[in-house]
Amino acid sequence: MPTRCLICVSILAAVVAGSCSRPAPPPPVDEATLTAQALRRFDENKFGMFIHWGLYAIPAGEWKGQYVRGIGEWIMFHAKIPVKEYEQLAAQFNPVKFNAEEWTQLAQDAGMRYLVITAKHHDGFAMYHSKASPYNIVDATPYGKDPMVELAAACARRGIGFGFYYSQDQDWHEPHGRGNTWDFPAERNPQIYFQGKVLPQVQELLTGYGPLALIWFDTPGMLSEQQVTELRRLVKRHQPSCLLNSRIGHGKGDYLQTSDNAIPIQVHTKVKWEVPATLNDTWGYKKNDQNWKDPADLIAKLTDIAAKGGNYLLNVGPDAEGVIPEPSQKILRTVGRWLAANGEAIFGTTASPFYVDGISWRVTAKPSRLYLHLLEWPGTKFRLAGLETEVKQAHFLANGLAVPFKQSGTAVDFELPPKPVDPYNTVVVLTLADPVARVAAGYRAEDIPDRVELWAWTARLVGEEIRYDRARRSATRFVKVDSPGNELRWYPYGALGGEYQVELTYACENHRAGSRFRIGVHPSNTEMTQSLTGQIEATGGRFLTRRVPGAITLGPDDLFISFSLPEEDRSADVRLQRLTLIRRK
Ligand code: FHN
Repeated sequence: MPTRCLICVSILAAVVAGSCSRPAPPPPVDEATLTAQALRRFDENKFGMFIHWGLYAIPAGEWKGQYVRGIGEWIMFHAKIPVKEYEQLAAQFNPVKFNAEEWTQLAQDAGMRYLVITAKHHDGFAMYHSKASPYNIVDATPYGKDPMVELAAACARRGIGFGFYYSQDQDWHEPHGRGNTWDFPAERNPQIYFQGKVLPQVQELLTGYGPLALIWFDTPGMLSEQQVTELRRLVKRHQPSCLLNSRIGHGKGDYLQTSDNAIPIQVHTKVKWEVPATLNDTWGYKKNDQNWKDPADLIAKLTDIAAKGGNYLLNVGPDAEGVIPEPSQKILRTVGRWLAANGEAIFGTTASPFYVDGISWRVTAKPSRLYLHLLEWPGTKFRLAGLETEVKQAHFLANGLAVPFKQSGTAVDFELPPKPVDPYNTVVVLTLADPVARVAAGYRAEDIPDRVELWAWTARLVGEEIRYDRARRSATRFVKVDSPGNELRWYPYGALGGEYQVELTYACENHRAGSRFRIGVHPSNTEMTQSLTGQIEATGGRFLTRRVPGAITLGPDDLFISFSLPEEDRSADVRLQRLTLIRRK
């Protein structure tokens, strides 16, 4: 047979066998692999924009001329507004200034890499075009358009991951949803609500807006394990790469959602996690809430979270016209400018190989690199203790200039200029001789020391009056006006175990002394199983450290440790800098 024919025959044979021009299709990728890939992307993204937007932006914290305490999106609940009255807000909702390009531009300017918006919050109103309920932005408002279509498209164009928040159990608009006892005192049938609203609406979200990075469920409440399993299956059947946060309930999430504004006290790498956080004290727009966080604080918190292995989901609450408040925009753009120069030390990094010590510096890592974040300028010298790996070179990330250093044993001593390179956080890049930093025993992330400092800066602040004073590194205004009182909470997420004595570092003007304080141990949001109490002594306004009588025992299941002044309201001048836990056993 001539050669040409031989080639023809073999090509024909190959085509018949399906092995020539068309390569065999890749094996189908299973759900677990897709979820793992999505989690890796999520982990690398580190910083996201949360958006709480709904009808509650109209009353903006005031009902019938009265100020309503609490977070803005809870106004219906706190003021016990009847459904029939609250529903009328829809007829006024006309956010003509909503502009998806502007919102996503802001997210990008801030350095945020994913965005999560309320599709339906606890008030039950769908902020997208739902066929399952006429109580939605297209059918019930003069606006008559679906903002989520534009937002999803703008995110896709800019490469920002897009996700929906959905309140899957709490729904004050529905007789069988949870929470509204003022309109619906009768016993509810959660299955009617779940089948009739939740499943169809979640399916709409999964099928109408392109690929979703995640669905962010909230307050799982009374949903049964079977219902949650069904919900998870629904999501993964339509979009196997779509991540689920742990607030779906019953341990069925893909990653851990920490409590609101709650940063774990130490490096936490057993699971992937995310901190949802407010820019002021509310999620939904509230016109009187001007307690904006300082950009310096946000940059430090983003760094702290990245160093501990988590993600930061930072909230904005647009107003009823669709405008993100000016202060939020300004603050976020400041954070973005820092990230534009220093993002390499945040995005795609892994957690610190060192345990977290104090509040003035943190470390993030990449292969053959450590990033030393100097959150407070140490002066002209800084010692990094406990590093066994050889440091080849060190330079400032923002300007590339070399940083002189000497390494002896496991200590690296840096020589620094008198002033920071960046006023918020100066990053020093260490190039290592090993791909993974070797850290000496006693300094490793898992080697939690016997003295652990819980600084006010790292606490979650609960209450409307309490404030963190950055200049004095302390929390103040522990006024008790209403329940819940003003308090600080620290979340160990399993980092602490054993019996601890407690020291308090605080300052109090002499004439303000005498208030009783309480340190509590809480296995859940509604329980306190141990407490230590004592009296605030006069310190002449200086910070002093005092040992608290007694001890607390902490176990892996304890959710948080609190500090409050539960009985008095004359203690507004007490400044708490930190608690120190000293391990006894
Ligand atoms: O009740 C909600 C609240 O309104 C807000 O949506 C936050 C965000 O994490 N989640 C719930 C409380 O944890």
